Amino acid sequence: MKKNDNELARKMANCIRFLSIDTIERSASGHPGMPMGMADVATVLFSEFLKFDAKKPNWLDRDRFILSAGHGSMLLYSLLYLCGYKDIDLDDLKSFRQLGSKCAGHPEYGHIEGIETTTGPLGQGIGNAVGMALAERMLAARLGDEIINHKTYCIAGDGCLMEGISQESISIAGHLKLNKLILLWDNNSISIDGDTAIATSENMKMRFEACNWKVIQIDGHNFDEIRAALKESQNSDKPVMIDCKTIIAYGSPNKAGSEKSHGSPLGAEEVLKVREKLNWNHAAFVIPEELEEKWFDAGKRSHKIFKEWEERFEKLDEIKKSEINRILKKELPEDFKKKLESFKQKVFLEKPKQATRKSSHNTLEVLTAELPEMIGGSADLTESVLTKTSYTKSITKDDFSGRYIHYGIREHAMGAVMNGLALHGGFLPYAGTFLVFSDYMKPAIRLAALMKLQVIYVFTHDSIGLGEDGPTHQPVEHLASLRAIPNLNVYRPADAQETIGCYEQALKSKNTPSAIILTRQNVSFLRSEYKKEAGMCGFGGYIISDTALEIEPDVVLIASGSEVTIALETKEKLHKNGLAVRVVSMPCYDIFEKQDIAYKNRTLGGEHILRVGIEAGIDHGWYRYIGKEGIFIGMEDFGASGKAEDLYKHFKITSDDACEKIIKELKNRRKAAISKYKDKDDVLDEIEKYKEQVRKEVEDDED
Ligand SMILES: Cc1ncc(C[n+]2csc(CCOP(=O)(O)OP(=O)(O)O)c2C)c(N)n1
Repeated sequence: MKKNDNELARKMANCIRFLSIDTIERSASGHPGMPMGMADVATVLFSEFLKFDAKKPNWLDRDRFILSAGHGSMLLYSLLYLCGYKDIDLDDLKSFRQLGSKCAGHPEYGHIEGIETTTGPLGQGIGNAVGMALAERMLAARLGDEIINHKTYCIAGDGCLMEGISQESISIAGHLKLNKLILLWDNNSISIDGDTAIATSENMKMRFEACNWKVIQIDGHNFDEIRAALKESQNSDKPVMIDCKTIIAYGSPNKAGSEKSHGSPLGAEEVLKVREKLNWNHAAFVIPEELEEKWFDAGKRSHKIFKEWEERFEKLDEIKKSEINRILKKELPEDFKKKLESFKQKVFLEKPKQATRKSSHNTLEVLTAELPEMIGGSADLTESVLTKTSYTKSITKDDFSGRYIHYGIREHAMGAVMNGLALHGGFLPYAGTFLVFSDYMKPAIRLAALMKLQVIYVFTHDSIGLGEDGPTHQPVEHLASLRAIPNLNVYRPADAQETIGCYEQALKSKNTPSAIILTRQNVSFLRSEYKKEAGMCGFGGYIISDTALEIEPDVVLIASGSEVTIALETKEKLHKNGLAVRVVSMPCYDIFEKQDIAYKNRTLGGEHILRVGIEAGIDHGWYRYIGKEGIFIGMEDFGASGKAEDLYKHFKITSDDACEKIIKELKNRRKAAISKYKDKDDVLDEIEKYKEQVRKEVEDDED
């Protein structure tokens, strides 16, 4: 390359540097070191290699760019602004990190077109990038290379590569030979605590090579080397890691190479010195016209390629085209509803007594037959979580036409890769592991919820009911902790019918991830009534069995999943004691919460009624429904190894235990009520009369 080009690139990179430091200075908050250090690499990438059109930010075949080191957000905001994305202007930059700004502290998906994913929790972006690179290969296998053929670039810092998720992610990428994935390592050897040598000493080249990656090492401030490395990485047969040796806060006389520049403004005095050192004679936020134009050109560079692509897309086979358009809009096929309805009717007639994981498998069989966008997978537990169907052939490094990903024992990367698949567009990922291991993927689940992605987690082995594997495998706090994540719908169906209903809701939830929690053990078929549409799961919680003649209940039992059966048994036993009992099945707290207050009150009954929660998990969250005076029957501690039946008895989650507690509590309540009156005999007479009346009504009903 000519010297002139390098001189121009240097000036263009300085635009990023000064926009970043001036913005951070103005907001008195942010991370200047990273954008200053990676400005040179990013400039060459955006102005010479990245296939994108700032005017068509959602172009399906654009190259994806992920800033995994999300704290360096000003690098991305500067690039998007300079390239002419219409979504971002100078005022947005000036409000960086302020409440309501599009330019949030870390890049947030949905704030500005051009932000491909939300990053900040280090390492997640690498997993997302792997998901996007995988989505690219899979979509190409369906639509052809002339329609889908793009790169995925990811800038990752030392921190990203120290996180465990990076290892899981690069391992999958190398295994699947995702050769269009290019990771740019900002190798500045500085993190918050100082020199990274205090905490790490691995040989990164060997690490990546061991995972089947190609590694290119360059000086990240040498434009010729940057260009050559990017050029070389275009036609690799493996994923590529470009090790960019950089200096954090490059250009700052006193803070370059120091952790002091990592996460705080350089300070007005130092900013002046950077201006002097880099020969930048422009006021804050002023970009010289000539450079402004060059950057604008970079944003338009691929417009012709876009146009040509658009023509090819238009010529695509009509069936393929309408299918991909439907999928991208997240719509369901026209006849889908009818097909699901007939499956639901069939299940209702068969009334299978089976584990809900099996019901889930049967449901997935129907869904994957109808929805080619559904991409399954599991973290090496396929035979247990039952996520593979006859329609989901495995994906291999030589054949991406399949629909099933063997994520290996890499739950964390599985979550982040699923996010990448969903973000790329063209797929609805679902994948499974044991509920207890959802902890291993929690940060990725949280980001899916934050980004409003439609992904489906299939979490089986949902309680002590899994039995002999013992407390290491028995979830206790997991339902509560997943329910605590905003915008995540946590479903725990009670039987085969509810399982279908929960999947139906998950398919409708285009902006909310769903966790479907399933049993290992068999459960009875409970539904006695057939409801169309999403059925009762659409309410989140509903009365599955009411009192005779719908008289006001003495007790309302609220349960989820396998414990709904216990609640129904409890009802039968209490009934024999002359008590009027209602049972509420609560497959999804989150959806129930969204119902109007009248529905909630109608379902749960008045607060004076004894409410009892039954769930083989901890009580967190349950008092919202059962009230301070309610009874919770569930777990207080870790489980134990043993047969499921024995464990339920041991932990006193049985209908007998429930009855005992309920009757005791009702007696106490009566005693307390009676003691309030002077003439106790009168009250006792009243109670006897009332009980007689209930008994009669029940008998009449049974007749
Ligand atoms: C999972 C996670 N842990 C901790 C942090 C807090 N954090 C933000 S940046 C950073 C240091 C990152 O170092 P490096 O990647 O080298 O970035 P640089 O100093 O080069 O900007 C840390 C610990 C985080 N964002 N995410």
